[in-house]
Amino acid sequence: MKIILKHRISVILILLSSVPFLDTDAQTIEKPNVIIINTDDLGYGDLSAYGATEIKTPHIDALAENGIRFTNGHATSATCTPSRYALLTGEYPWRRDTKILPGDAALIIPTDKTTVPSLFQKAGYATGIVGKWHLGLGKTLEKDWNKPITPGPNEVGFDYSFIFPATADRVPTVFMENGLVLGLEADDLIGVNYKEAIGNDPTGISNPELLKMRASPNHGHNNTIVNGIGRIGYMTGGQKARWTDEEVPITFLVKAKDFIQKNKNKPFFLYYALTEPHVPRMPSTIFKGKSKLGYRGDAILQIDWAVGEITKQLKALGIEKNTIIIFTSDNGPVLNDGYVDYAVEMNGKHRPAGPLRGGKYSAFEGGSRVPFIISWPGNIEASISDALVCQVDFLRSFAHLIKQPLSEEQGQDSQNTLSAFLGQSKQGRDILIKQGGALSVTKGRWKYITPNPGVAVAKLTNIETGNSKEDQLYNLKEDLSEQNNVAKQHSEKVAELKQILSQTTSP
Ligand code: NG6
Ligand code: CA
Repeated sequence: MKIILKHRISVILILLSSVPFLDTDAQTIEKPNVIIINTDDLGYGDLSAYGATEIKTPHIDALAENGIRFTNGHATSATCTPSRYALLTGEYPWRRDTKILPGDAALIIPTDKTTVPSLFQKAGYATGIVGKWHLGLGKTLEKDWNKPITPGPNEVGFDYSFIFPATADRVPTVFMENGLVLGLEADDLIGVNYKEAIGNDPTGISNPELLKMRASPNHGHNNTIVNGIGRIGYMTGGQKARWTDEEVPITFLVKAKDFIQKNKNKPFFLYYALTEPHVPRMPSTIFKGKSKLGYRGDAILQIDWAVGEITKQLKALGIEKNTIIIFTSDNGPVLNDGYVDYAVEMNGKHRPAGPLRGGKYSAFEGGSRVPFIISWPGNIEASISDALVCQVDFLRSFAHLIKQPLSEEQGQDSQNTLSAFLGQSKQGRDILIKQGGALSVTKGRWKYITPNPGVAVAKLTNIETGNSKEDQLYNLKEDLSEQNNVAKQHSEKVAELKQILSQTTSP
C-alpha cells in the first residue's frame, strides 16, 4: 500500500511537472531564470545535434534532445559586434555603425536604451554577464585602463559583469570585473593603442621567435605578443593582468557558476558569452588534441564541457526546471581567421557550416544561420522547429514572458516570437533582415541578397561572401545551400523583397 501511494505521488508529480507553466512555486514559474549561452563563431554544422559526424557534443545535444532545436535560427549578422548589439537591444545593427570594433572603442549601446538585461533588471531579476563583450567601453576611445571604466555593461542593465573587452585576439588581453581591470598594479600601468606601437613589448614582427602560434600570412595579428600569441593592437604594462589563453574559458565558467550559485534563490538572467571557437584557438591544456580536428575542434569540445558543467550545477541546485537555457552563436564559422592553428589542414570531413553556403562574414546562410537551442526542462516539449527565429527577438519575447510592457520604440525591430521559442507554435517571424557584407531579406522560403560590389570569395579566409553585382534570390526550402540564383525567373518576388527592404531600412 505504502509503495503504491508513493508511486501515485510520484506519478502526480511527474504529471504536474510536465504541464507548461504549472509548478508548485507560482512565483518561480512567472519568473524563470534565463541563461543565454552565446558562443563565438560556432557554425551551424559544428555540433553533433546539428548533424556533425566528426565531433561529438553530448552535453549540448542533451539540451537539444530535451528542448527545442531550431533549424532556422539566426543571428542578425555575420560578425560579432553587430550580432551582439542586436541580441541585447532588439534593434537591427545596420541602423547604426556597428562594424567589428577595435579593443579600445567606446560603448555603442546608448545607456538609456532598453536592453535584454535592463528589462530583466526592471522585473526584479539579478542580471549578469560573463564572457566576451565587444560592444565598446567608456565614452571615448581614449581611456585610462587603470581606473574603473564607465559606461560599460553595468550601465546598460547588468548588475554584475565579468568580461574581456573585445575579442580574444585584440588587446587589452585582460579581464574586467564591474568595469575594473583585474590584477592591476600601480607600478605597471596599462596602455593600449591601435594606431601605433607603445611601450617596448615584443611584437609578432619584431620577435617572431617568441611566438607559440604564428599568425597566418597577411592577416595581421602581429602586434603585441601576449602569452606567446601576437594580437591585433598594441599594449604596454599590466604584465600581471594579462590573461593566459588556456585559462580564459575555465575562468569564465567559474565566474558564471559563481553568479548562478549566488543568485540561486532569486530569479536571475545570465548572459554567458563564451570565446570559443574564435581565434586564437588555444584551448585549456587538457583539451588540446582531444578532437583530432585541431585546436578549433578542441575548443568546441571545451564549449560542450562548459555547457555540461552549467547543466550539472543547475541540477545540483535543484533549479533546472526553473531555468530556460538558450544556446546559440554570434555568427557562422571560419577555419583560417588569422593564425596557423591547422584548422584547415585538420578539418577532414567536418563541415562547420553543415549544408549551408558561406561562413562568417558572409551574406549566405552560413554567415548567420546558427545553432539555436532552447531548453526549459519540464516546461516545454522536446521538438525540432523550423520556425524562423532570431536573436533580435529575445527582447520583446522575454518582455512578454515576464510581463514587462514595452513601447514600439523600445527594441524597435524586436518581435514577440515567444510561442515559437517555447515550441507552442511553428510560426516565428515572417520577415528577417540580415547583414553579411550585403543586406539580405528572408520571407518564408525566399531570400533576396542585395547586389554588392565586393569580392565573391574573401581572400584571407577563403569564404564565399555572398557578394554579387546581380540580384540574388534563393528558394531556401528547395535550395538551402543557395546554389541556384532564381532572381531572373521570379522578378516579382525580387521586387516584393526589395520593397520590404527599402521600407524597413528607410529612416
Ligand atoms: C577581423 C580579424 C579576425 C577576427 C574578426 C572579429 C583580421 C584580418 N581579421 O578583423 O581575426 O578577429 O575581426 O571577429 O584582423 S568577431 O567574431 O569578433 O566578429
Ligand atoms: Ca564572432
